[in-house]
Amino acid sequence: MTDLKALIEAVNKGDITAATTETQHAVETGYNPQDILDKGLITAMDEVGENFSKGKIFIPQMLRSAKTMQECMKVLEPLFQEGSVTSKGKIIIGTVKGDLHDIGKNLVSMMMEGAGFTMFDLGVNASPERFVQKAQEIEPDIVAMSALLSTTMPSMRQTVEALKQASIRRKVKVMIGGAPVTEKYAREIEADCYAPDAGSAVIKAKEILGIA
Ligand code: B1M
Repeated sequence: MTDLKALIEAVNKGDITAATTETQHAVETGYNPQDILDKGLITAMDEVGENFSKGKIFIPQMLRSAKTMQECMKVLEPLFQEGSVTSKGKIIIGTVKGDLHDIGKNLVSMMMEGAGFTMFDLGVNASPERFVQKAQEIEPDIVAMSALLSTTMPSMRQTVEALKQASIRRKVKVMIGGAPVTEKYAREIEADCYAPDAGSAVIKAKEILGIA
């Protein structure tokens, strides 16, 4: 089995062909898809973030790496499917207003879908009104919000408030996550739960719906 260095390097460089080839290669040589994700792709994105913070790379390179990671996730996606036929529940997911980061949100959505939930993805920059409108339309079990910027976290609180105003809050569970989000913040805004990563998001979703 090779190590994941070449994959990390390819994502860092934003080399889609090399990165998807390395992902496929890692699958074929017996890597667990979760390890490819955690120790390969997410490690690479952490390095990208660090390089951005240090001014070593700029937005275009960061975007290129993000696109590269998304293409690699397409290779892994079928491997995360559980093949469940009956839906475990309906989940609305979105990246909150003002925030354009969607890789983590897509990952959470992909894992939830793989675990048998029916997902309704609002994409990025989803306003509190948009969450409310969709919740009124499909009556979900969970409203799930992602934020990657400390400046957009307040939109999570605003969405919880908007759900209350629309008399929906008591009918749904609210889950939040994203790099700057914490358990403490979840309690502060009266969300039902916080999940630090996509894997635990699935576990928490089952827990709060009592289907663990
Ligand atoms: Co941005 N960016 N970015 N960026 N970017 C960060 C987040 C940053 C930490 C980089 C840094 O400075 N070190 C920093 C935020 C600082 C802060 O506020 N705390 C930052 C900044 C400042 C910015 C801009 C403001 C830069 C600028 O313009 N000057 C700008 C903002 C644009 C906007 O949103 N309005 C910006 C733009 C961008 C790009 C567009 C270029 C691109 C995003 C492309 C895209 O998503 N399609 C980008 C990227 C790629 C990053 C980094 C490098 C990588 C993010 C990522 O995809 N990580 C990021 C640095 C970093 O995180 N290390 C950074 C991989 C992903 C799998 O992890 O999203 O954390 P993550 O998801 C995790 C968990 O958080 C969790 O599960 C996932 C893992 O399993 N999770 C949930 C996420 N959502 C969840 C929801 C849940 C549960 C768990 O329940 C509902």
